[in-house]
This record gives sequence, C-alpha cells and structure tokens, in this order.
Amino acid sequence: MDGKKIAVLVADAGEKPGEVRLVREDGDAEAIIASVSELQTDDTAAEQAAVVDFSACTTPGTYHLEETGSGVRSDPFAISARVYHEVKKGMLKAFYYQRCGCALPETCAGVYARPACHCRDAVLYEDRTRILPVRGGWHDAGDFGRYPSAAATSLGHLLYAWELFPERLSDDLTIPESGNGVPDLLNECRYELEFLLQMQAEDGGVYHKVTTMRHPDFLMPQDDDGELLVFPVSSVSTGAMAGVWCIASRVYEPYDADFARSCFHAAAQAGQWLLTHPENVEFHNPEGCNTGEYDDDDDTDERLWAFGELLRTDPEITHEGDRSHGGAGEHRVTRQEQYRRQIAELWVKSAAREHRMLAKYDEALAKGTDVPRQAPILSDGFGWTDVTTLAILGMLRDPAAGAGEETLGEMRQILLAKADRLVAEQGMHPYRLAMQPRDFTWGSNMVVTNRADLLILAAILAPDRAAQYEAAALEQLHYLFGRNAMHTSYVTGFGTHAFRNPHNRVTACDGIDEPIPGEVSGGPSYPPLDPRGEELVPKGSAPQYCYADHVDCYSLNEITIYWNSSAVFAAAYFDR
Ligand code: 9MR
Ligand code: ZN
Repeated sequence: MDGKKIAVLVADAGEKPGEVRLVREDGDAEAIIASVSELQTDDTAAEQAAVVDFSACTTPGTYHLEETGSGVRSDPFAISARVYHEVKKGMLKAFYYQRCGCALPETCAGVYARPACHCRDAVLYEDRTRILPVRGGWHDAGDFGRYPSAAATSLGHLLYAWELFPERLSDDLTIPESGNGVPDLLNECRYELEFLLQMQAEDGGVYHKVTTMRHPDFLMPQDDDGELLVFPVSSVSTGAMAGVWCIASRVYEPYDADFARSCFHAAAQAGQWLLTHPENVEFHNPEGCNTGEYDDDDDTDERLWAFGELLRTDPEITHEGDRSHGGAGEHRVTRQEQYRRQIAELWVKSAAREHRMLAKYDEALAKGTDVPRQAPILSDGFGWTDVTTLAILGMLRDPAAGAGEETLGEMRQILLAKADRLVAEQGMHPYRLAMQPRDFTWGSNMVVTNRADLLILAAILAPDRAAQYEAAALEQLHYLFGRNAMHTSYVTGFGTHAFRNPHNRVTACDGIDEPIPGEVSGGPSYPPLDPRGEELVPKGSAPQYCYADHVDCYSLNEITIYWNSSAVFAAAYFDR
C-alpha cells in the first residue's frame, strides 16, 4: 500500500499534459493532485509520455485518474494491502488446468472440468518396440507436449520460491489433494515431478520430450489420439532435472520422506549420467517432427545447476562428519570432490560468458544500437535456455555446501551487477520497463517477469539495497498487469482489459466464453513471428505494440508453464 504508484500518460504529438487528479470512486475523499513529469520518450513504445506519480495516496479504495483539461480518465484500480493475492492464486491454479493424464472434476475445475487425456503408453522414438508408460504431468503450453527442460525451469521457479518465501505460497488451491496436510503448491508440483520421474532412462539420462510427431489440430486434449513418442535423452534436460530433483528432495522431506528419497536418487543418477557424458548431448527435432524443440547449444548452465544442487543436497556429503561406516567415507569424499571440481570448471566458463555479456551490454547502451529479432543481450538466467541464475541461487543460498568463497563472491557480484543495470534501465523509460526494444523476443513477458525475479533475488541477497531492487521489480509486474502500451492485462481473468484469446487448444475448443483464468500470455514479439501476427500487427510497430489478442498468434499470445511460474515467483514475493 505504501509502494510507489505510477501511471503513464501518453502525450499527443508534443502536447504537454495538464493537471492529473486521483479520484476516489468508492467513498468521499478529496481528490489528490498527482505529480506529472516532463515528457520523456520510451523507445519500447515509440511515444512520448509523462510519468504520473500518486504514491502519496496510501488509503485503500477504488480510484481512477483523470486529466482535468482533456477529461481523459483511467480505468478504475485498487489501492489495497495484498493487492497481488488473488492474481497470484489464479496464476498458481492455472497449473492445475494444465494437468495431463487425469480427469479434472467439476469440484476442482468448475466449468473447465474435462475427462482424462493422453493415458495410453508412449513408445521410444528410436525403438518403437520399447513401450514407456509416461503418464501425468502438465501440458507445456497451448500444445500438449511435455518437455522436461521447460518443466525444470518452471519447477525451479516454483520450488525455489517455496524455499525462499513459503509463507507467501501456502494457499489452498482447490485441487484434488487439497486438505491432505501438504501445501497445495507442493501438491501441484508433485503431480509434475511424478511424471518427470518416468522420463528418466535406466542410465540416468532424462528424455528430452514426450509428444506426438506433429502438433495436433485444435482439439480438446482427450481427443488427441496420436502416437506418443519419447524422444532421446539430452544433457540439458538431464542437468536441469538433476537440479530440480535435488530441491524436491529437500522440500518434500518433511511431508513424505520416501518421495524425497526417490527424487534424490533420480538426481544422483542424473548426476552420474552427466559425469559419463561430458559433452553437450544436444537435442534437435528429427525430420518431420514439429513439436517444441527447446534446443540449447550450451549445457554449461544446466550442468552447473546439477552439480551445485548435488553438492548442496547429497545426504552422504552433508553428513560427511559421520564416518561411522568406515570405508564408505572414502567414497563420500570422492563424490564431493568430483562435484566441486565440476563446479569450478563450469563456473570458469560461465563467469567468462557473464562478464562478456555485461561488457557487451554496456557497449550497446553507450552506442544506443538496437536491432530487432535478436536475443536480449542481458540474459537473466531464469529461463529454459539459460538457467545460470537458478544455479547460482542454489549455491549462494548455501555457502556452507562448499562451492568456494571466491566463486560465490563472483557469482554474487555478477548477479548484483545485472540487477543494477536493470534498475538503471527501467529508470530511463516512462513505462519503467527494464527492457530494450531488442528484448521483445517470443515470450517477451517472460523476459519482463524473469527480470523481476532477478531483481527480487538481488533484494534477498543484498538487504541493504532491497528497497531499490524491489521497487524496480514491482514496475515490471505493473507492466504485466496492464500498465503497458496495449492497455492490456496479460493475465486471463484479472484486470479490466485482460486478454481473452490465448493460443491454447483447451480454451479455443472447450466451448466456454471465458478463458481459463490465471494464464500469462507470451506477449509482444518484435517483430511478430507467426503468420496471423504478421497480418494483424501493422508493419513498423514499436515493440510494445507488436501484440494481438488472437488465438492464432502463437508467437504473441500462447501460454506456457514457465511464463506462469516466473510471474508467480514475482507476484508471490510481493503478496506479503
Ligand atoms: O518459449 C519458446 C520460445 O522461447 C521460442 O522462441 C519458441 C520457438 O522455438 O518456442 C517457444 O516454446 C514453445 C514450445 O516450443 C512448444 N510449446 C509452446 C511453447 C511456447 O510457444
Ligand atoms: Zn494430456
């Protein structure tokens, strides 16, 4: 309630904005005069805008803003404590609606109830006589594929959030397991984890995905009856899942020690697989397959995540002091050394990459260059291609695990250096978005929320500077929830102008008007990368305007589990 409160007032060609008043709608109160800045240019929207600051108001209520001269007025909005509570819950519940392999009963899913889907066995792509019963988990997105490396990112967001601020994630979500004595966030994540355990090969590697050969047409999941294929193991899915299984083994321990042990066992097996496959075992779609590829030519970060978490979690290592089992002690020390050596080697590579990245960012900023259709320069390390920050987070939270003082110091320094640049970046633009035009890639809303997550992590790691990191993180959430050029809330069912037509087969085919609530759109892509988007978005549109709320626009308006989880991380942090 005492947070910074800023609106963006877009100016008509060069015209100075007039006086802006904050008017209370639900009760008598004298209007407050907001402070209005000079016009500034925002290149992500290619327009001039003034920043309207009404932070002075901390009285709960429903308000709108109006410009006295022109009569322009905003939509109504709330000032209240725990203003992110409902949307956070909604975004968490959205995972339930992605469940595969079970019926969704009306008691939990309401009008979105549906029968079970994809319950048949799958076969190994490389040997179709090998039957694999992989059932359950979450559909990745608006398609029905299930992809461990994407899933690991999503679980990384959710389970780390749980470890960092559990009290903000203890909501009842009305799912079948509710009331079983386990927090629903963990119930929901377990549904995905149980599936992922089935995606591990005998040798410890993790299969890259289970999908049909081609994306199905637009139909309900229960009507998708194509052959389910399990595609080959990759080192990115193995590395990322090793990291996630370690976290899982810690967080489920108080609730179900057996399950926690199975997770750790899977992690250790995955770790062994990584040690015996030191090269990047990359995945690429075989000829004729068009489902998600999640290709990644660098597995350093996933390996770092794996070994960092293994070092931190392996019970034999952490209880190293107990040598009562004689000879086994030797074996224990060896494994610890192995993990440490891996971390040291991987970190040298990662650190070099991170330093190069920071230098390149500073150079680009100085030159003011800007090229569309390129990846962000500053990688946040919170997404499926680059999980460096997730890896670092684990190690920084547990210095005693032994990643080494110098290494940890450098990790922290890099993370804070990125956060500082993001704070500076958002402060330069009226929309207060820590984004440059080139950051508007496919799924740009994840760049936005991942950057919020990174800033939050910085606030946790550097409490003396928490206020500025938190303020900058919140600005990113405001963009997601509607303070953007499209005047759109990018979460279904929340906000006055929430998007309604996600590229989601279920929503498109369920015959229900209202979309499943709580789903985060991928958001603008500059330029759009799907045919309908190219047709609907006027050529030359500025990044924030490269969006259309149309079901066909898979590069602009799909939903995914890792976009939702990234937004949950940020919203939950502020639900306090
Ligand atoms: O989120 C992914 C995005 O970063 C990539 O640019 C894009 C193209 O490779 O793929 C996105 O992932 C999609 C996945 O391949 C299949 N399920 C839906 C995902 C979201 O569009
Ligand atoms: Zn399914």
